[in-house]
Amino acid sequence: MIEELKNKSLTELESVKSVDSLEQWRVKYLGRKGELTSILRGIGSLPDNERRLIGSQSNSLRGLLEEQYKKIKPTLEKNLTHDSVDITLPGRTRTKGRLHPITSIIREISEAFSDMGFSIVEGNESELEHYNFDLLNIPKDHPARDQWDTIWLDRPNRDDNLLRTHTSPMQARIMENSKPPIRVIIPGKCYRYEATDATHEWHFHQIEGLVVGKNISFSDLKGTLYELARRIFGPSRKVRFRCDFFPFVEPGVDMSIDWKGEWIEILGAGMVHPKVFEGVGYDPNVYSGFAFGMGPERIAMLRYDIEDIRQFFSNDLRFLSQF
Ligand code: YSA
Repeated sequence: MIEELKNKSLTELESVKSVDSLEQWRVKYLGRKGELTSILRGIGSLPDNERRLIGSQSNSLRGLLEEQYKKIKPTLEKNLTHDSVDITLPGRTRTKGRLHPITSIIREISEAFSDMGFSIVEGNESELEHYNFDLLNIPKDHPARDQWDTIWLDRPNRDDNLLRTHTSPMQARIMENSKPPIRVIIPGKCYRYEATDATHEWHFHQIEGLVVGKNISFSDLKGTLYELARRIFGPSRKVRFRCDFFPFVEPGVDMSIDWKGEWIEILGAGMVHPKVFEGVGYDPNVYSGFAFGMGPERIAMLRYDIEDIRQFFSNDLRFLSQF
């Protein structure tokens, strides 16, 4: 009888393929009303000579069945987690990332300058007063320091650290560390403590440019910037140069682009001031050069017909996904 039960239970166990059917099997043989349990319960009423034999056989069968049960259970549970992935469900589409329009325009401008033989360098956004103002011929009480209302950094033991108001401090840093000829652009972020409006942000990018060598002239400056305008806006877009003042150039200009009959200023530029050369140890009688600082946000506005600069940093996907 015990042998028969053993064969039957083990054969059935072979066809058990899920946690549910294993549980049914356990209840059937080892449960409180299970077949083996009933035999074990009835042992007491058996005659003496059978009790001992049946008792020991059924106990060892119980041990065997419990052991088999414990062995199979973890495997079936593992399959359960595996099987719980419903492969018939539709997949999740991954949204494709794209470049921010300002990143794209900076790359496009950088490529244009790279084609003209410029190298590309980056600088720190945290700057020292010495580079942001002093070396650019902007002395302590010069009104230009008011013009660029500055975000000063709260640093222990120093009060001359600021978020750069323009990328021009990199001119001095590059000249201090290299010898002419220099032909470089420096793209990066700037910060000004100023009210925002449709064409002004308090944080924005600039692309600085610096060319230093022997006999660099104002016509080199104009030729380079005209070429850039042609590359970015096409050959027929109207461009205007006007006199402007920056303490670190002489003469100074700004360049504007026609936008629906209005002039939008995109950059300041000029011939590097002799005092800037002296400050970095260059002889102004030997070297000449030009420099410029342009605003990629303004250029992107003109390029994509965006009426408000603040859209670029609003993080609105309806706006950003158009590019
Ligand atoms: C001038 C002469 C040089 O030899 C070299 C660089 C320069 C530029 C100078 N450092 C400067 O910052 N001039 S600027 O204040 O007129 O800014 C230059 C360009 O940055 C602007 O034409 C504009 O395109 C952009 N810009 C300035 N303030 C901005 C801004 N863009 C967005 N928001 C602002 N608040």
